[in-house]
Amino acid sequence: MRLIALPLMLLLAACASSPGHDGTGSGIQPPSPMPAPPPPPPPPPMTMSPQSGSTIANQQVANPNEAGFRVYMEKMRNFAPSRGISEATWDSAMDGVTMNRKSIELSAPGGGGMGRVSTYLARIDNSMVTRGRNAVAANAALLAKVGKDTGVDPAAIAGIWGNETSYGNVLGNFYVVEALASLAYEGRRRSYFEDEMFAALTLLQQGLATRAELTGSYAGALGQVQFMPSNILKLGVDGDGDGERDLRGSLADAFYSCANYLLAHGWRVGEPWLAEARLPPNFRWENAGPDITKTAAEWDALGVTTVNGDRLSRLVAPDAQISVLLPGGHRGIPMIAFPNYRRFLDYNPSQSYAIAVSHLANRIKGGGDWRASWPADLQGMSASDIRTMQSRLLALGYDVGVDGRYGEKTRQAVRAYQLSMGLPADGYPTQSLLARLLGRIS
Ligand SMILES: [Ca+2]
Repeated sequence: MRLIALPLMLLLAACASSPGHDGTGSGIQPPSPMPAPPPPPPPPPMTMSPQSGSTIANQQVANPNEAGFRVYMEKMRNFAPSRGISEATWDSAMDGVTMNRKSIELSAPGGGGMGRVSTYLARIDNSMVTRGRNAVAANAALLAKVGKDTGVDPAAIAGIWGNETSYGNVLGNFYVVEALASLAYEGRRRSYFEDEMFAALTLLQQGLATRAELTGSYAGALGQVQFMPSNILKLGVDGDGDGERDLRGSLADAFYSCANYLLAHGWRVGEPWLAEARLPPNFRWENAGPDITKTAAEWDALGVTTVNGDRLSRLVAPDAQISVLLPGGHRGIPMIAFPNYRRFLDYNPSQSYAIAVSHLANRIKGGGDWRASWPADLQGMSASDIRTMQSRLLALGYDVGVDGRYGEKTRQAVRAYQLSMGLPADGYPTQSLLARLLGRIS
């Protein structure tokens, strides 16, 4: 999902469909005896809230179907006035709307687990870079003006543009009101999609978009840089001054809105976002990971530089909180994630996504490809592999859930286990680590 407000995003990170998401957090947690978890609280009742005009509870519908959708939509129609939506707007927006099964299917959570980062990043190839450089050249004056006016590096905007819509070539052909209504009904993230559906209706009612303009992705994102409707309302910018915020038809509106989004989430003007790292021979692997940050001065003292040999304190402000990332483990490509890297995570809470945007932006800016390479035998881990690994770690007393996802707690448990075994503590799960946990390697 994209472009959701920060606090909400943190809540939603656990169900983000993208692989590899992670938040920030505390450092290594030592293994500790795991008390029996308390019984889960009962699910909240599916009551209506007069305050929000919402069905509130995120509660997945077991077998989404048109009849159920109709019942749900009739309830929502009654709530529309409390959300500021007139009957006339509702009826015209919902004319012909049916449950969109494709939206629901495409939004279903993936299997979890973790794919090979090298496979994910392979799409940032020379063709993608060349097309990006050409698209930037074709809009050079506009992007330069956006950069001058906002301070956001145009390459960062282009990196998002390329990853979101292939530079405007893949804008989606879903009627987002229908997509959002279907996803709200499906219920896994009901309150989120209800809010977005009403935001889309607000765009219609306020004349900020026509029904035809509300065409976008299966998950309701709109335009060149894929803003959710609520973010068009909150952070959309009329970049070309024609009185409309048209993030689909106007590149100026899209680019200024993208810059505004990054600034609103804390973009640091003039700082880089990601660089390939050069790590000293004595680097302690347990210092790496998106959940661990140190200042530029601290990394300087540890001998970490960019692959070009630049000390980090030359590149960012002294207070910058920086992580070293090892997305393919200690044998993979080491990276330095500056504070601006986290703004890409605000856009989409997936480490792979943020690395892809970062790398594309660097290359559009003229940078080269990675100097290091991925291990030829780099493996993915299926959700089932991760679940097995988590079960073993849990049995060994580590504080980890068994959900098949490589999240922050799993990373920390893997790291702590590696440390206890005298292994390189990169927090990166592999088949050989799994084999060791299963007693197949001593
Ligand atoms: Ca405009």
